[in-house]
Amino acid sequence: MIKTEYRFCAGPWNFSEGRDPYGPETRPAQSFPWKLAALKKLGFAAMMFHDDDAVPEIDSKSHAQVLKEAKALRHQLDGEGIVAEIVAPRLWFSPRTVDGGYTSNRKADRQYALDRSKQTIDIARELGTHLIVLWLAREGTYLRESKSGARSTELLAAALDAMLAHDPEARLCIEPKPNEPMDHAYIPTIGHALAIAHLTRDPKRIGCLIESAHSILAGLDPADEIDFAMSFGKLWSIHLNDQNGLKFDQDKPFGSANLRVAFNQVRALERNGYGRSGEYVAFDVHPFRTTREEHYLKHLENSRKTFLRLVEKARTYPTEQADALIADLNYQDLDQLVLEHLLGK
Ligand code: XLS
Ligand code: MG
Repeated sequence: MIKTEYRFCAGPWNFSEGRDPYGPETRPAQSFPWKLAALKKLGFAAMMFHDDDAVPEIDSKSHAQVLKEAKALRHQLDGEGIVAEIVAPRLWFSPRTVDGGYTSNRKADRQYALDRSKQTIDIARELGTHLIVLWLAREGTYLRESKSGARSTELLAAALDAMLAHDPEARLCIEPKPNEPMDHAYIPTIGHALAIAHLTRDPKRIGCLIESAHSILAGLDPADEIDFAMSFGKLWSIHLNDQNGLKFDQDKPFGSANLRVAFNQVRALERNGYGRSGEYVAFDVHPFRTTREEHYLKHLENSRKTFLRLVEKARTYPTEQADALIADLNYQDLDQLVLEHLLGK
């Protein structure tokens, strides 16, 4: 069996400062060069971006200025030997996206979302990637009666179509999440993401990104989402993290809440050959609120450590024994076999 050498990625937002809806920052903000150097120090190969991570205060700048700054960022990344994996339009922050972007009930706001998404594609090109991530944060409803699901599906497909038309090399990865900040999101699962691709001009250029916590919030097992997406050749990026039940999006270190669920994600990645076409393993994790400045990198370091330990566990899994138990439908002993394997000697 081919052993994939995994390459890792994180975003500047993963060095977050501890703010939550109930309290302010608990750690000082770090500069962009500090974050870049930190990734390098960790041995990560790539950085992921929102459009305004790449070009801060993006709305106050002309298109030409935005591209100029993206080009400068590319030089900075090249200087550190770090690659840009993806760029995602941040369509949930601006006063112009209070009701969503592509599905907003205000026409002018829908246009803003489209313009900003096309610009994101241009930024990605400057950064040397064609991969765009769409976390459709506010594409949903606060109130069921406020939007029509049929019309929203049409609007989402039209927005994807406009992005595909903007750049024939762009590839769009939809990152589903079922709720938060909305009550209900329109694209809550990988099935929805892959299905909507077929309403567009070029379904081949639409794939997906699975975030473990988002699948768990949808009541699904992320390992099944991985297997499903990869059966279609559609898993183009992944955000590994963890989530303790149906709560707010916790973005815990990978494996922190449920090691067995993490193990099964790694097994699914291994059996489908994730990473062999150049895909990165990204950790969309945040430090705990109590984390002090001197431990700023621990959540990333530990997520990678756990991931690699689980890769070893996947590669040393007692397959023959497991297969015999499966053939006998002896799931009682299969369950214990998995636990013993995870517990080690
Ligand atoms: C938030 C999302 C976000 C995306 C990129 O829950 O995970 O961080 O990964 O926009
Ligand atoms: Mg994510």
